[in-house]
Parts: sequence; structure tokens; C-alpha cells
Amino acid sequence: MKKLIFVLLFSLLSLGFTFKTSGQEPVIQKEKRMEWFKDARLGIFIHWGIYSVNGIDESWSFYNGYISYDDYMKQLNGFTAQAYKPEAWASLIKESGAKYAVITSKHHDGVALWDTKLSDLNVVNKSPASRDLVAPLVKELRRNSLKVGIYYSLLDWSNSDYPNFTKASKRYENDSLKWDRFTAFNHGQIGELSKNFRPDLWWFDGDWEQSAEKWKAPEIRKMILSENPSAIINSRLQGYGDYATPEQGLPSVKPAEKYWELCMTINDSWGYQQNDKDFKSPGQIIKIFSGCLSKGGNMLLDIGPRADGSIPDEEIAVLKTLGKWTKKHSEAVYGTEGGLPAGYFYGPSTLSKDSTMLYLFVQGDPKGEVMLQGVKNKINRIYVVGNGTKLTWKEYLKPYWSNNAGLYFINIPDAVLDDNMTVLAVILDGKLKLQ
Ligand code: FHN
Repeated sequence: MKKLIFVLLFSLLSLGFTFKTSGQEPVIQKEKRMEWFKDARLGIFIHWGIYSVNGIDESWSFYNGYISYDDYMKQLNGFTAQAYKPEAWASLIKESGAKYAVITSKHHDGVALWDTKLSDLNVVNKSPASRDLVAPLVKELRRNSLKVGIYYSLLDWSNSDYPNFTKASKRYENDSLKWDRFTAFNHGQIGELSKNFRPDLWWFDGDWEQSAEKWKAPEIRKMILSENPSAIINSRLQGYGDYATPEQGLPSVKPAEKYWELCMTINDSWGYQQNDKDFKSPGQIIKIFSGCLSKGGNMLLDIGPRADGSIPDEEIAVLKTLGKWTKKHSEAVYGTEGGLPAGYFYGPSTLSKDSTMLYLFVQGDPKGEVMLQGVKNKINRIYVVGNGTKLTWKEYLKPYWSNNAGLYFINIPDAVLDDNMTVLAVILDGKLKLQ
């Protein structure tokens, strides 16, 4: 009997279940919950809100006093969503090669994009869109087998029970009654989103204004995980999240965190701004993306749809080109690990899960060859990813008496070069051994 109980427990644990001691429900271990995220590598962030009407900074424009609060809120009248096609959004996201999307359900301005019953400040009641805009996207994302991420701002500069309003004016310093009311409201909205959409990923923001204790962050985490035990939570829950979110800054070295995601604008704005034409080129985005891959992280690339729900052509073009590249190079992208440390190869790289395949990302024109150093393995074969051409190589600086790794020079004919970034697959004689 004892043996049977032991075997049963062992099997449950190996399935990723752990048990809390206080008789609470089983929760799925972090490693297990993070599996899809780790393999996904690319997500699309969507900042959609009333700020797209005037084309101004999301929430910050009134907070910083560039526009009055009342004038900011007048944008509600122009938020039509009349050209919104959630099925087209989802298929474009899928085409880009992203495996998940994150939509702003509510930014710091407090305007909800879903049919919240807890506040009147939502696009269903207060804008000509007059419908829940999150629900149909969630449905279409799932229909396309994409994971659903919900962005939610913990701080809410519109809520009269919230202490902060604008940079220049605060509602109150200490008022526990108001704060408790706000907490109930905040948790209530998170509960609604949880029940209505069962997000796979929670992307909190705005946590910097209060402590974990004030937000009641452990309670939020618990509420989310009891609704969906496999949900994952970004870092912005004052220490109660699962992965790091560097913003607009590509880490130069592999971050200490095992799970991370660079969130980045496609031009210089999160939301739609007609005057911002500073779009990154597909080539630049692919370079940045490769930088994330190489250091074991994901990229969450942001787009900003217009107030009518159409996506600007420049953004569509970037996503489509990115899609061609991710499709062609999928084996070097999805399910891979971060690659070589700095100094081994002049460019990004990734590694297969079993560490026997090295993917070298070659930027631009290498003028016939690239060099790889410090790898002690023998190479069995090298081919061009998404093209199949076998490549030749030579090993130098490897006299018979030396135990050091030699220098590999890999020949790359011009004809195999990709327009954006060429990727070489190096099949090693076993697990990667570095000098
Ligand atoms: O204040 C926001 C900002 O408007 C935008 O939503 C970004 C996206 O990561 N997050 C906040 C700042 O960290």
C-alpha cells in the first residue's frame, strides 16, 4: 500500500503538480506553466485605446498635462472600431510567426475595452464602438491556436478611489476606506477578466505606484491561478510574477532570469500616432529579435491599431516580412535555447534543446565565410536553414598535439544569403562542448 501511495505521488509530481500544505488546490509548477512561453519566442503586443483617436500618448498625455483630462476623455466619442476585424488581426498575428498576443484590456486611463460591470468607463457604454472589443479577439486568437495575453493596468488614474490622478494633482495621501474600495474594484475587474477570458498570460502594468502589500499582490496571484492553474503572470506584480519584462531595451548579455521578454514598439509609440512614422524596418526587427533569441528571451512586438480598428499598412508589412522570415527559419527559432556566450561567434546564435545543433545567425554579407571559435566538438554537417544547401568548412589552429578548440571557417556562397538574416545549422558530434 505504502509503495502504491509513493508511486502515485511520484507520478503526480512528475506531471508537474505540487501540493500546498494548507489543503489548497494543487498548483502547476512554474517550469510546467512556462513551457509554452519559453518555446513561443515571439508575441504581438496590441495597444488599442481611445488615445488612438487624437493619436497621442496613451494615458500619459493627460497625466503629464499635455491635454486636459476632459479633453482626453472626449476621445471616447471618436472611438468607433467600425473597421475592426478580429479575425484578420488574429490571422495577421499568426502569419507573423507569433505564438501569442497581448491586448490592452485597460490602460492607466481606466478605459476598459471589455464589458465590465464594475465601471461605466468602458467602450461599450461610452463610445460609438458600443461593444466588447476583447471578447471577439480572444475567440479568434484561440481559433488560430494562439495563446491569449491580457494587459491590465493595476493603477487607474480615472478611478475616484485611486490616490493618484495626474502628475500635478493627487486625490489623497492616506484614506483606507477609499483604498479598500479601490482594491475591491481592482480585484473585481481582474476577476471579471479571469472568468470571461481565462487568459493564458497576464500582463500587468503600472505596479510601480504601490507596494505588493497595497495591491494585495499574493491575493491577485492566487485568484488568477485558481481560475486557471496554468496561467502565467509577467513580472509587474511587485515580485509576484513569473518572468521579467525589459522594456524598450535589448539586454546586452544573457539576463540572470530564466524567463524574459523584451517588449518593444514597432515605431516610437505604443498606441497609434499618425505623426510617428519612425518605423523600424523588418531587417532591424529581425536583428533585435535574433538578439532576444540568442540570449534565451522572447520578443513582444507592439502594434497600435487606429481608432476604427484598422492596422496601419506599415505595421502589416513588418509583420508579414517577419512572418516570412520566422517561417523559413522556424527550426532555429521555436523551441530553441539561447546560444553561444559572447566571443565565440560574431552574431546571434541559438541551440537545440538537446544541445547538439547550433544555429548561427549571419548578418548581412559575410563576404564568403564566417568564423566560429571555442567549440570543442567535431562538426558532422552544416546546412543553410530554410534553404537546405550543405556548406563546407575548414578547421585551422588545431595542431594534432593541441587540446584546444580550433577555429572553424565556414564557407557561405552568396547565392544562399537571406535578404534579412541567414541562419546556418551546425550539426555537432554530440552535446555542445565549449572551451
Ligand atoms: O506606462 C506604460 C506604457 O504606456 C506602455 O503601456 C508600456 C508597455 O510596456 N508600459 C508602461 C510603462 O512601463
